[in-house]
Amino acid sequence: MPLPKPIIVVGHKNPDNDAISAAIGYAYLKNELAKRDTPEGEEVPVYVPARLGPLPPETAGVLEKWGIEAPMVINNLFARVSDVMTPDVITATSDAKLIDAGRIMRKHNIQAVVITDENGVYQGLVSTRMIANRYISATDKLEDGASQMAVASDLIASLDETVEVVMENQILTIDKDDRLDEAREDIMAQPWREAVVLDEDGKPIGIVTRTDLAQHPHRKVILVDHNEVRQAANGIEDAEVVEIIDHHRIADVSTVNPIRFINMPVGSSATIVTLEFRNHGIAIPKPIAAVLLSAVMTDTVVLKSPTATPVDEEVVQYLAGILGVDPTEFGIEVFAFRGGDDDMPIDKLVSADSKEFQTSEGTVLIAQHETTNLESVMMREGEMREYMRGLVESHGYQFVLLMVTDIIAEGSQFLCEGNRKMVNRAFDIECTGQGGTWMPGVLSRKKQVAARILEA
Ligand SMILES: [Mn+2]
Repeated sequence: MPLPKPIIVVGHKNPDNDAISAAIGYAYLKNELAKRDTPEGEEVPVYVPARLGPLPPETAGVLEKWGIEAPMVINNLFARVSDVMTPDVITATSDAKLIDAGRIMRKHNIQAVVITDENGVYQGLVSTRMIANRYISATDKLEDGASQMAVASDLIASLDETVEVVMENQILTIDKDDRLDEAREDIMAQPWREAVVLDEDGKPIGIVTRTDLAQHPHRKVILVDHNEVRQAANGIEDAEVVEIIDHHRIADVSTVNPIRFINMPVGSSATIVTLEFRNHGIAIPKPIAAVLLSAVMTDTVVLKSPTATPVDEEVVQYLAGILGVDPTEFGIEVFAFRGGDDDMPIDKLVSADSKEFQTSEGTVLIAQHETTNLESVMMREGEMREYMRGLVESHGYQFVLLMVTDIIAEGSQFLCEGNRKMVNRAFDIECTGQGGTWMPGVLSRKKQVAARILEA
């Protein structure tokens, strides 16, 4: 049987600090709970934080400062070859005799043995069927008029031949991380029942047979900071969502079974994760408290965003208490990891924090760049607009709206490319192709911008 797989805890695509930090915090909590609550003798489940993209600079800064490993990057949640392969491969070297191969298969009760060279590098495969074919071919000689004795001695001679005589070297070889659905098609398309799983050095680490393909495993996943298919890892429909922790609108991720789904209208997913630590009576170590506090601070723009609630304020006090820091100073330090706006690459500046939304008129992209110096960002307006027009063109967006949010002045400058009419209608403004429009008090993409565009 394949090994049990860890349960992946992951945030949305194009991750922000909250998506990654909430995954780290929640995976830590779940592992602590698993250790505490799993009955003796039962296997303790393992939760692994993951991310769907690069670390935002503030996340990289906080993780480095507190010595926390960055979550692994995953590309999708499709079932993999490793989910069904038999990991312990029985091998023989290419100088083995047919009779040895036969004995090995009898001893281990298997239908195929993988052949390697003396360094353990894959050469081919010998199956019971290939050996049987060799023997049957000997009996063909009867029809050509050979005596039974001659056939019998050919059969006996065959036992001494090396496996190379019958070995097949055209068998499909695959990687353990290959998508299972793709490997399935390839295995069914070849004349042999087996595929051999090789590592980077060309050494066999597993075998997959057509029988193994009858299984349809699903990767278990906990979603944090999203519950929308569009924002989730590719292959989400092939995975089993076992929990959701989120503070966004309820969208379209669906499950077969009832699950724990915690959704609260608070400023960050990290806020909910912190509440869960307290609900379960699990202590928050300082590095985890730092990660969570950083996420509350970035998602609520140091508690200034209208999405910040009294619950967030209380959680911030609690986490700052664990760390013994002033929360506002801590928050500003986190923002400082983002660095200057002048030399930031244009793709980062515009789309590091961008989200797609599906409207009745098509897909739109709403990006946000938070700054303490609006002027220095607006110096780059021409460059930003050109990049936004490229996004409209290449992705077929209705529009790309960039909110340049000044966290000190507490408002956002709107820049829009594409179908500006939709934006102008939603906000009753007149965004043109130049200068942008100052929106005082608008700090929250979710609450003040996306919601209005989706309603319009
Ligand atoms: Mn969030």
